[in-house]
Amino acid sequence: WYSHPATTSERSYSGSDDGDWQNKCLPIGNGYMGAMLAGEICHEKIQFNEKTLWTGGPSKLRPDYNGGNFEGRAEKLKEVQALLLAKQIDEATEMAREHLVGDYNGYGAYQNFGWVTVSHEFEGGEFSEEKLSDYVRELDLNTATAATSFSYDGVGYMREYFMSYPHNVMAVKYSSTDKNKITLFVEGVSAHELAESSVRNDVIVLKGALTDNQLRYEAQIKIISIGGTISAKSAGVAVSGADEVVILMSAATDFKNEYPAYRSGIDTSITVSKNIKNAVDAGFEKLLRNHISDYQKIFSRVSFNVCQEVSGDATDVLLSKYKNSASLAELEVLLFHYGRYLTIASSRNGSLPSNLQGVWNETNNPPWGCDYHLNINLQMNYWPVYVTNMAECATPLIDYVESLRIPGRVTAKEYMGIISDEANPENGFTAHTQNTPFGWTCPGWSFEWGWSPAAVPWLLQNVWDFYRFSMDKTVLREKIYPMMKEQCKFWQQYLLLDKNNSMYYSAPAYSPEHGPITLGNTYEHTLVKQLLMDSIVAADILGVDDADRAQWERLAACIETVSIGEEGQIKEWFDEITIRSMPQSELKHRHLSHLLGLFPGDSISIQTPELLKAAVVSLNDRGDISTGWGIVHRINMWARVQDGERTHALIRQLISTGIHENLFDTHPPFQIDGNFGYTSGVAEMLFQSNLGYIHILPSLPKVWEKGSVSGLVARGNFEIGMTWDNCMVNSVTVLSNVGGDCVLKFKNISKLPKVCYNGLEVPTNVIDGETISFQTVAGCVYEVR
Ligand code: FUC
Repeated sequence: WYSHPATTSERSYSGSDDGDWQNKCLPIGNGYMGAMLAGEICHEKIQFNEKTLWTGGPSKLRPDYNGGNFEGRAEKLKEVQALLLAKQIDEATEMAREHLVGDYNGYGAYQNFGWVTVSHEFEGGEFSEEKLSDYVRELDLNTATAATSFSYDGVGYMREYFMSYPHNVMAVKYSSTDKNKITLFVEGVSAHELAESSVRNDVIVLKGALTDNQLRYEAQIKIISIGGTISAKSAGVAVSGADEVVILMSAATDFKNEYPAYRSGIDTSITVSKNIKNAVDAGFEKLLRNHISDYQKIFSRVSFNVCQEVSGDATDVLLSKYKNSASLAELEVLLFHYGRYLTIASSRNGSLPSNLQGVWNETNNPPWGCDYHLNINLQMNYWPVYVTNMAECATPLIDYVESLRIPGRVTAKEYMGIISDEANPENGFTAHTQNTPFGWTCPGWSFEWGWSPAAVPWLLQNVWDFYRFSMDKTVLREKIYPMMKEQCKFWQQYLLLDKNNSMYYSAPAYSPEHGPITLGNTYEHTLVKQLLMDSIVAADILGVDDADRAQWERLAACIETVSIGEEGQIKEWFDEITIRSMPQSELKHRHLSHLLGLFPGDSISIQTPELLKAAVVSLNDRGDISTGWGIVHRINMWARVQDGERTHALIRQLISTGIHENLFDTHPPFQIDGNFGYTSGVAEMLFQSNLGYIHILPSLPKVWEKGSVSGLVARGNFEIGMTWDNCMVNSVTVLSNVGGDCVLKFKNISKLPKVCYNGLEVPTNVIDGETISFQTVAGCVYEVR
C-alpha cells in the first residue's frame, strides 16, 4: 500500500511511459485483460490491455505472410553444417549470419488497448490539497482487489477495483460515506484509431480494427449509477450527485490462436456485449464474491511466513528501508506471494500465456515487442506454477506450445528440410528465440540472438513438469507426450553426426547471447538430452513406442553435454579451455546457459558432486551482479547448490536493485519473468523434489530461521507443509493426492522422524541416516514429526 497516488503529474495518452506506469502503478488482471491503477484523485486514468491485441501476423498488407520464414534455407543449413564439421568456423559463421535468419516484416508487437478515464468533481469549487487526508492506495493479494480511499472535506471516498476471470470484466466502484457525493465524467480513450467511438445511453463503445493487420477489437464501458442522474454526452457519460457509481469494462478482439488465419470470425460486439450483460445481471456484489472465490481457490492454497515482523509500513517505505539497511523478511515474503498473485492475474485457462510483461503494457512499441522470448523468459514465467500449487495457470503455456506445432513444421521444413506430409504428419516442429501469437516460429532476423532451436526442448521441460507434479496420465498421453515425441523426432533428424567420433551435434549452435557459433554447445545439448531422457521416461510410463524409446536412448548416449574445463568450470563451449578462452564471450554474462542442468534441469546436482563443484566455479565467475531475471536465475541455481546464505544474499541483491516500488521486477525495463522466477526460487529454498525424493529445507538462510509453509507441491503430487525453528525442521505434513511412495530427505537432523496417519505410526523404510520412505494412500495426510 502507498500513501500517495502513483503519478505526480498528468499522465499523457501518448503511450510513452514516464516511469510511473511501470514503477508505481498497481496491476490487476484476469489472464485475458490487465489494468494498471495509479489512484489519481481528480483525473483517474485506468490503463488497460487485452492480451490478444497484437500487430503483426496475417494481414491484407502481407498477403504472403508465412510466420517470418524464408523459403528453402535447408540447403544453406547443410552447407553451414559441413563447414562446421570441416572446422571452417569463420566461413560457417558468415553463412549462418547471412542465411539462417528470418524475416522482420510481420513480427508486430503487443499493444496498449487504451484508458478508462474518470474525472471526479468535488463540491466546493477548485480541488484543494488542504481538504485531503488519509489517502491510501492498496492492492490486497488475498482478494485480488485494489482500492483507493481518502477523505475530502470531511467526506470519505472509496474506489474499489478488480478484474473478474469468471465474468471477464473489470469492475470499479466509486462510493462515499455521504449520500449524493459522486459527480463524475467517464470517458474511453483508445490507443488506436477507432472505427467507432460512441456513447449509447450509459455505455461507451471503443471499436475498430488495427491498421497493421485488421485485427478487430472492441471495448465497452458501462456506467451504472445508484442515486443521482446519469446522462450520455458526446464524449462520455456524466453522473451527477450519485451515492455510488459502478463502472464495468470488457474488451475482446477477433484473434484466435489457430493457424493460418489466426482469427475467430466472431463479432467482437457479441462477445463484449454478452460479458457486460452478464456482469450487469450479476451486480457488483455478486461479481465481487465470484471473483474472490475464483481467485482464492488458487491463491489460498499456499501460506508462507518466516515469523517476520510486520511493520505496517507502506510498501515504498519498506522498499527504501530494505535498500538502505538490513534485510526485511516482510518484503521477501510479500514478493513471494506477489509472484503467485501475478501468475493468477496474467495466466488463466483460455488466455494466451503471460508475455514479457505478463498482460500489462502501456505502449504500442514495447521493448522486445512484449513478446514470447524463449531463451529463458517464457520458461521462467512458468517456473513457480506447479511447485506453488497453481497448475491450472500452466494451461495457457501448454496450449501455446501445442499451437506452435503446425507453424513450427513450416520452419522445420524451410530451414532444416524436415518435412511433415500426409504420410508422416507429425514429423517435427521447431521454434526459435522469439515468438508472437501468430505462429512466428522462424529464427530471428539476426542469427546471433535469433537462432535457437533448443527453445522448444526447454519449453517442453515446463510442459513435462505438468505431468511430474500432477501424475495425470491422461494429460500425459493425450497432450504432453505427443509433443515430446514429435520434438524427439525433430532432433533425431536435425542432429548432425560427426563421423570422426560418432557423436551427434546440434549445429550451428549458439549459447544465448554471446560467444562464437560452434558445432554443438553445452546449452543446446543439455536441453536436447534432457528432452530425450524425459521422453524415455514418459514412453515407459505410458508403455508405448519401444522402438522409438530405444533409438532415443542410443542417441542420448552419443550427445556430449557438461564437461569440466581447466579452471574447474563447466565449459559453455566444447572447445573452451580456460573460462575466457573463447572469442566473443562476455565477462559476467547474464545468461547462465551452460548451467541449465543445475536449474531448471536435473543433470547437475548434489548427486553429481564433481559437476556441482564445477557449476559453483562457473556461478562465481559469472558473479552475483546481474539484471532482474539474471539475478533470479542465480537465486534458483544457488538454492539447488543448497547454499542458503548465498541464495539469500542474491535475494538482497534483487530487491535492492531489481524491484520497483510496485514490486514489479525490472530488467530494466520492467520484465515480469524475474517476479515469477523469484517465487520459484523461494520454493526451491524450502524444498526440492527433482531428484526422486523430497528434500526438506535444503537451502534455508539463517535470517529465515523460524517459519512455516503449507500447500506447496512436490513432484509425485504430494502437498507439503512444514514448520521449522532455529533452522531445523519441526514437523512436515504430506497430503498425498494420488498415492504412491513418498521419499523424504532431511538436512540437519539428529535422528530420523516418525510418520503418522491419524495419530498412528506408519511403517517407514529407512534409506539412510537422512532419508526415509513410506507408502501413501491417495487423499490421506501424513504427519512427520
Ligand atoms: C533475452 C535476454 C534479454 C532480454 C530479452 C527479452 O533474450 O537476453 O536480456 O531479457 O530476453
